[in-house]
Amino acid sequence: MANHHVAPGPILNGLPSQIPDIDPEETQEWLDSLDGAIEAGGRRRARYLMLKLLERARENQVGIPSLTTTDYINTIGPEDEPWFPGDEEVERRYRAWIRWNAAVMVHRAQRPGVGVGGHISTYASAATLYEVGFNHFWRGRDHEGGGDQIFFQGHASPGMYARAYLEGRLGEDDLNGFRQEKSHLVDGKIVAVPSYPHPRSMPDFWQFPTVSMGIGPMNAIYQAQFNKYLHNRGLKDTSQQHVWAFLGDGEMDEPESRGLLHVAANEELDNLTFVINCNLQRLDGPVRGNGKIVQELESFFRGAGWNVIKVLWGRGWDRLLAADSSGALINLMNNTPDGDYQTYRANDGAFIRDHFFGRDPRTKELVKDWTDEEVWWSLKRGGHDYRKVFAAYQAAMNHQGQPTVILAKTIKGYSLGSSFAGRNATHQMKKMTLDDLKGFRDSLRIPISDEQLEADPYLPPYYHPGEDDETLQYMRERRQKLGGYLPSRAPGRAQPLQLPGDKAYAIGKKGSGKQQIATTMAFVRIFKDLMRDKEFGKHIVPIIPDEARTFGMDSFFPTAKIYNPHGQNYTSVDADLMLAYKESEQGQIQHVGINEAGAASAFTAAGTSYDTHGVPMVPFYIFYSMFGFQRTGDFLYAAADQLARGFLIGATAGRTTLAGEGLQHADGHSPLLASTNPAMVSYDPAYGYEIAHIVQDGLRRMYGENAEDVIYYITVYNEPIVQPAEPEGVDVEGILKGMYLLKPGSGGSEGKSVRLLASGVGVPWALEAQQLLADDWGVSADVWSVTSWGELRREAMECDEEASSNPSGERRLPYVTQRLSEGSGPVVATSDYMRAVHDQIAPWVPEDFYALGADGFGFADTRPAARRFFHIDGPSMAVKALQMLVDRGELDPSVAQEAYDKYRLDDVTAGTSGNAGGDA
Ligand SMILES: Cc1ncc(C[n+]2csc(CCOP(=O)(O)OP(=O)(O)O)c2C)c(N)n1
Ligand SMILES: [Mg+2]
Repeated sequence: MANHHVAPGPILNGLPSQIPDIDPEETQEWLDSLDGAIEAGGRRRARYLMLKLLERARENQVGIPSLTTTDYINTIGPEDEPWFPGDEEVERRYRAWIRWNAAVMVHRAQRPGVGVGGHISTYASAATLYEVGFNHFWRGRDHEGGGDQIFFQGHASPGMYARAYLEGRLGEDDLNGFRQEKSHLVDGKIVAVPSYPHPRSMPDFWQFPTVSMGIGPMNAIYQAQFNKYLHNRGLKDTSQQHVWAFLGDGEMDEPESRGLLHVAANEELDNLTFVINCNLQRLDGPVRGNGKIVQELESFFRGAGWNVIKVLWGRGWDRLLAADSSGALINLMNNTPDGDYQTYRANDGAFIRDHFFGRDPRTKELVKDWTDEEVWWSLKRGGHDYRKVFAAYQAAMNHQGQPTVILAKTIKGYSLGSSFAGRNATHQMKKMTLDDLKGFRDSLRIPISDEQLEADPYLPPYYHPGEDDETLQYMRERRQKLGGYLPSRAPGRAQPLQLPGDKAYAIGKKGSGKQQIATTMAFVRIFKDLMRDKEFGKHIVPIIPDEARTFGMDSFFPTAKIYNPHGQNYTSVDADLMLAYKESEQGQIQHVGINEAGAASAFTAAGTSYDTHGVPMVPFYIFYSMFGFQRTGDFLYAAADQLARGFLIGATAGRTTLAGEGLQHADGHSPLLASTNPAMVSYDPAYGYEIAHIVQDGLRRMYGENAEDVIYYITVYNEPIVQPAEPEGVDVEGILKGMYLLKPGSGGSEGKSVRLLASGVGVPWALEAQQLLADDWGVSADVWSVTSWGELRREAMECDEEASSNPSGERRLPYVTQRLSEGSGPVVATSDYMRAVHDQIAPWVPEDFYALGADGFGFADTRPAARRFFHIDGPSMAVKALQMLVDRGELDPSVAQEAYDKYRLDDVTAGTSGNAGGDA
């Protein structure tokens, strides 16, 4: 093997010093003694002395930057390992059963005719990491401290199912239905489990969807942060609750996985432990063949302010290290790259002797009396050594003031046989050969005979020792002592919230008088009153990533205050102003900084508090609409999987309302992106009173009796308009279902009629078009405010689905079809979004339909110019309506051209639709 060189770890920031030397003589003495130590004891000894000195300096609070990497050995030496409180032999026995059943479950799912397979090798490498947690650390929901929250690595799920099987929570039928969520029927009923941790698919089992890599780490950080937030706000004692996140070393390459480490450090989340399964491999091959992922992660996490614990070597190595007086073994460990480590464990004891120990005569000597078998079996990786893992977990639990990361070195496909362990292809292998099965059975000592395995190699039996088995009793007792089974989700225990009455929404319904205010401000006014509600208000979690001033929410700073676990230890520059920037330990606002991904994670943690804590919390995450779904769509998808509830407010929405900002700010499609998320109920209201009804109904649906697992997305604008008072007898049902007749046409002198549909900031343009059509062309136009294109479509699709699945049954007319049957004439739609948003309703419009839209990139200009450019403004709408009447033969063909010329539609400077001003 080539002679590899791995650079020694850097010292954080170097050690620059501009301090003058006040005693050069003394300095020289120190330097001389170091030189002397090198000469007498060698570099190795000198290094040891230097590290000791650094250690002592740190003990005495001398401000020396810490080393970011340490030797490639266990952080906790054998002399510091705690007493192990369990029965290791008994725990090993059922761990083997779980390992067997997990692999068999995946293998069976690969049987002919099904062929859905699954991941075998990941759990095989992580079984010990999980079992130590299950048996000794993780508190269940019934624990008096409230229970821990565990983010299981997504594709390690077979192990959790296999454990639940022995616990009696899942049956053989469930395991046989792995990955056949719709088709695996037993006695006509679906009995199945999903491939990964999906709370939405298995709502009383899984809590945290982790499978889209990088989201788990961020969500775990904000889960821990939220636990402290709840505690500091006095809403729940969470001091005993710990968050554990299990991650892959490959997963750590996702920028999201590393992107919020500073948040965990700054907030001193000592209630959080990451366990990174460093099996040195990802899907295709090694994570860092030429380097060392453990060392890289160590320096990265330490640099970010985390406590780092490495668990690299099993107990068998301890006596070798103790005998390594020359330091040659540690040197070898330090200098061997991951690619080689992987190759060693894919071979045998003789190979390891030759290629690892054989590289230095001193290390070769260390194992000269060992058989190859001993070299193979005694020298395990730390992550497979129960006691080493136990010691690490205990140290993590005891550590205060910092989050902890445990870097556990393991082997991918451990004990699955030579065609799996450490092979590059192991991740993708879904089934075992008969020989693999036999070897695996032998190494796990599973009492299943050759005949049983040979009977049907596609369907090897699961192993269950029988309900009375003592080992099984031990296993179950461990969980009882720790407060119940995990994972487990129990959303039912949260009481519905006492919701504010109609009065709380009065401000939205009374309009803005003569004042012009944007819908963002209309929303903020309603929101402020909700926050003031005595009982309900404290359940609100406002989440804002650094745009509060843009949204006019700075008025919340001094009253609701910004959450900061450290309070405010400085005098705010604006302390003497009414709207001072106020941070507080009990603050209500989650002001996460310019950090949309973190905000989405904070939203998820707060929006699932009804389950994770039995305390319903109502997040209102107010984002710059372009940087919501577009930026963090996958997080919001995970939030939906996690059955989060709450409000997303897309502020400064629309492609033309954000005058002057341009291409990357101008959102012309977020309702469409929202529509791709099945949990999202998306509204684009035009006026404050619409918002009031939508928010009120959203609270009822998400937090009232029989709460639904949906998320509300509401778009609001920053263009000042007069907010009308709620019309007498307004059609509330229509507002909530997605459309209502805002202003009927006046009849028109020509007897011709059209319908104008608009949403959000587009409604005033429809009203403008209505006026033009009546005044200039004698055409009557009904104006409908479409509060939700998406909800209209969703309901119509449900009607279609009913009709398709019951062809002879009675037909339910979609709401949009029904409402548009009320009038007559062609239908033109507009809004500040691309056409596809309005086109969502096209199949169910019973008349000619045309959607105008702001397609293409946004740009910076005045609102009227932008609207004219996209041809979505009032005059464009009027001309389109006339054209459609022409096409139907109801008007003279010249009319359309005449109107086009009259309004100078080809001239962007002639646009009239829209106000100047606004907040952004
Ligand atoms: C964002 C994302 N990209 C890709 C995948 C597909 N995927 C599933 S497992 C895997 C490899 C994981 O390697 P690692 O994190 O090291 O986990 P291990 O199985 O080795 O423990 C990949 C790429 C995914 N789940 N999520
Ligand atoms: Mg890996």
